Amino acid sequence: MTVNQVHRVLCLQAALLVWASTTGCASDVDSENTDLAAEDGQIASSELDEKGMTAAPAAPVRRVEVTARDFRFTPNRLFAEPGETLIVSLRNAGTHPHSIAFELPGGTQGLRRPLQPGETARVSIKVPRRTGRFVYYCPVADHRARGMQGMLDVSRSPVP
Ligand SMILES: [Cu+2]
Repeated sequence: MTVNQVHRVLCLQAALLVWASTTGCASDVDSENTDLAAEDGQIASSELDEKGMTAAPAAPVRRVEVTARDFRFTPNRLFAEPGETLIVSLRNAGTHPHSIAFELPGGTQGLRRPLQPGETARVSIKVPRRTGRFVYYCPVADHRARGMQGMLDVSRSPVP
């Protein structure tokens, strides 16, 4: 490296330092302004995210579609992992009203009202935190006795 080259490098570094310090000051001011501007929206939503994460660190959502006919569910076997939220979309393809109810350790969960033929509705099920097999059935009239029931298989590694 010649003396001339060294001189140029030093000048360049000095220039960069000046540039960095001035832009550094400028960007401080900019970020303060941005924070103030975002105070209402972004900060509030990041607080919500934190609360959500502490309340449910690993509660993935699984979606399934179930068809109700006279008098069976398709499929009649569902799979989930412990602690998941299972969102069941139930379609009534039968000619009678149908519904769905899950018999779980914490109590029965399911649709609040039966679906008329042709109707579809979603219901969110809190899957038990322990593994096991749990029955779901149609709570309308004697439909369960006529075969409208299935099995929710809760295991650490569900098949499909
Ligand atoms: Cu039914």
